[in-house]
Amino acid sequence: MMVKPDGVQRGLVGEIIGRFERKGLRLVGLKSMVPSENIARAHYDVHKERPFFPGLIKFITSGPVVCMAWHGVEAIKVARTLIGATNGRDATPGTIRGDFGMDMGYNMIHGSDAPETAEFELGLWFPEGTMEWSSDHEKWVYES
Ligand code: IDP
Ligand code: MG
Repeated sequence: MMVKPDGVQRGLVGEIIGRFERKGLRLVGLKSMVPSENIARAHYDVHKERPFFPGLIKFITSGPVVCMAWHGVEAIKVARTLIGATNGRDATPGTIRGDFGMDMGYNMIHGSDAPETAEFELGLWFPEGTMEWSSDHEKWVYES
């Protein structure tokens, strides 16, 4: 997942990380950077033919983002549910975009949409790999 420049500018990093933490996901990678054009283009390669692509690359490279790797059972699906619909005006209240967003482009957070894209995106943003650790409180997150 990645807090986009609008989320960082609006001071929502702690709020967003807190939601994933409280849900029970385990943080296995965290970093902040101003993305290069190369990494932004690679990340959004699937959208390269779309009319909004140039604006999206300009936006994502405009300032710091916060990249996060989270671990959990069905973490991708769970995270997408917490994130909400792409356009904040359509997103359900209680979701991140539903609570804080009013726009399609400025929607504060990116979340991988499938295991294959997650693997690709983790390799792109965390080439050094992610952390292996166990959380003591996870025994109270999952029954078994
Ligand atoms: P997602 O972030 O909910 O997975 P995608 O359809 O994969 O949404 O689009 C990637 C990102 O591209 C969106 O999060 C949004 O920032 C931007 N985007 C998508 N559609 C539009 C659009 O019609 N106008 C402007 N930006 C868009
Ligand atoms: Mg997407």
